[in-house]
Amino acid sequence: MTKHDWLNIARTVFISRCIDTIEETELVPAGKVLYQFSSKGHELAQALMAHELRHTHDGAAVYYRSRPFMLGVGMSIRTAFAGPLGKATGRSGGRDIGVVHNLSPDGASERTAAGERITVLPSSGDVGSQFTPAMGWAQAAVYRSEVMKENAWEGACGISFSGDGAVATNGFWAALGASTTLNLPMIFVVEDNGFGISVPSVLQTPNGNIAENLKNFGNLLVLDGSGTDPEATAALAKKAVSHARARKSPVLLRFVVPRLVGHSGADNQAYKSAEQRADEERRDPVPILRAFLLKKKFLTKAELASFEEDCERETRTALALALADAEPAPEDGTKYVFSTPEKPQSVGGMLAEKVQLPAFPQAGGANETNDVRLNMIEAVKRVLDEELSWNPRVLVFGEDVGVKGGVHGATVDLQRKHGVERVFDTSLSEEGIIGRSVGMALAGLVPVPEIQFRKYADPAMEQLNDCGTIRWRTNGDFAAPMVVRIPVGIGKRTGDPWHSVCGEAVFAHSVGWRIAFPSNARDAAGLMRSALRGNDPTYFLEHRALLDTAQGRALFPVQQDFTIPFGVAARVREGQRASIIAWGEMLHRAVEAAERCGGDIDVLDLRTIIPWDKDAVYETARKTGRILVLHEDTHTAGFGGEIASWIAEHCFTFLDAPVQRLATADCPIAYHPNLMNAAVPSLDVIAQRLSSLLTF
Ligand SMILES: Cc1ncc(C[n+]2csc(CCOP(=O)(O)OP(=O)(O)O)c2C)c(N)n1
Repeated sequence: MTKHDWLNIARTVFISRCIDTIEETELVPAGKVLYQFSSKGHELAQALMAHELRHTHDGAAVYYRSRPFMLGVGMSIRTAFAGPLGKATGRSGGRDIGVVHNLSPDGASERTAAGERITVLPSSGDVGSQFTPAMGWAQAAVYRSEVMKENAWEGACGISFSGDGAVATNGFWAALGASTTLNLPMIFVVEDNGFGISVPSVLQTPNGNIAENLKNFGNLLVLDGSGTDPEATAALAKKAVSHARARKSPVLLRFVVPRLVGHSGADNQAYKSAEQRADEERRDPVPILRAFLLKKKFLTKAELASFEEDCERETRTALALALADAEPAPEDGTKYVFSTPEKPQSVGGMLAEKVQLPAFPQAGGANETNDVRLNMIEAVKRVLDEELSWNPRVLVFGEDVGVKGGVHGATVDLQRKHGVERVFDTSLSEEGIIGRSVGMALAGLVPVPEIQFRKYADPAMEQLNDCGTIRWRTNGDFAAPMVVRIPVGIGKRTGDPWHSVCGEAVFAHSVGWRIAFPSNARDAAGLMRSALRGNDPTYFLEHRALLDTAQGRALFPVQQDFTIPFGVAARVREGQRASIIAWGEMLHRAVEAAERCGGDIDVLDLRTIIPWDKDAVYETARKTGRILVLHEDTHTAGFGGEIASWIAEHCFTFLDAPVQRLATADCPIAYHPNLMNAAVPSLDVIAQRLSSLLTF
């Protein structure tokens, strides 16, 4: 490394230290920074990692202590201040804690040369959530260079930064397993300061040293050493990056660093002994770096003093600019939850790279007569096949999805046809499946992960929830559109608490996601095409009792430009006497019940839960004045409650009867059919409820 390199690194270290001191001593006491996280002690290791990571397509997933790294890869000092100050110019526009970082190549400061602008994936406040998106980015880098033959992606890496506490999280192990089995260019940087807030690292991993414990892990280079000694730290950083870039194996790099202040501004460190504090002070990288710069004769004492003064001056100039920056406008706080044409994301999905859809043949031509009746599962498979065929960015994966073709059969033969790189099995980790999808989507791919059954999305909820808020959290700059396919609901003959959960209401609460819940093969095809070509993350719920039954069978729209927009319900029966609003499998029970009660009932198939078609609901309420909302998800706080309350609020004057809700009892789905059928709304119960509604 040259003198120039070292001075650049020193600048990052000194400026980061200066920012922390200004925050701690001025901005926090003045109430201008409301939540402070210091990087004191971690600066040198991070600055050296930033120095090594210069590939345009590197993707780093950082954590709240990563500000030195952020400065090193091009976040301006002004932006670094603007975040914690909550300014509109911060990377989240004042929405998120200033140290929950992200950086798109466009957002890097002018100081960074174009070729050095890596992407910092939107981080989140959830410790451990950074690992699997970084692993997904690494897998995408390999895919884009080796399968899509994009030379620009060759050698790109995924990098995660964390503390020693984070190595106990599910995400760490999910990413470690996947990246080592797939030999991904992935670097796990663990900055071990001995504590996770107050909890010592011996409670996170045996004897407190994750590197020691992973020495015999398969296909992993383990590096372990000082994160404060300039030359030793630099050597470790260089070795880790060159090893991963060359695809020799993933790397775990543990840097031993001190945490010189409390976990956050509110932490007084009473749990550390005086000896521990003194030992940490002795390991402070700043005086060590000063001594190194003098010893190497990069600077004289006087030059060093003036260098540090310059750093402080630059920092204060930027602070003045950040302080003068605009505060966020209150009305902006709800912007960018979903995709909007006014602000396409600059990173993630097809839109950021302006991928054009092909000119599909026009609908309505002679081909439409070729529409064939298909089961819903066949329709899903066929759309996946079509989209895989025209769109090289589409990847289909999950547990048993590859060779076997999925436990429900939705991907049978797709691997044989499209190759193992595009349709593949994953390790048994739902967090890994969804976190990987986030990284892939951010890297411009279109992931279509399968979660085997609704209940098994539970381990992925952190990644799912965080994915949904990426656009909002980054002020519209990033998005991770994907289509997560999940079979839901009871089976044809039986159920149980694990494979038969419906649970769309939980998803309706995960902000930023669209939800499709089709009742037949045709709608499934049209909605799936919309979702796969869309720009928002989408849950695609496939009801198990419709997958291969006559109820779900419908004419498959062979023309590939046949799509169904989200938020448009279908009126499947026309009537005047009452309305039933339903979706999924319950839609079919609604139709039967309507017929059993003499017909002339409006039956609406909502088709999508988010967004849902308020206009159609309004219309039907105005027309019939008697509404039954029916669903398979449990009753309390089920989505039917949302619709019923909306009707009460907006359609009250049209109503001739109280809005009725019918849903599964508030208990798990049971195995024995007697028990299951008693809990889920049966045809008899629906018909009874409808009759009483009609006679109210
Ligand atoms: C999932 C989750 N659990 C708990 C927390 C609260 N929390 C924030 S930081 C932290 C400790 C992390 O320690 P470590 O990984 O060692 O990083 P360090 O702060 O020491 O740099 C905890 C428990 C969180 N943010 N996310």
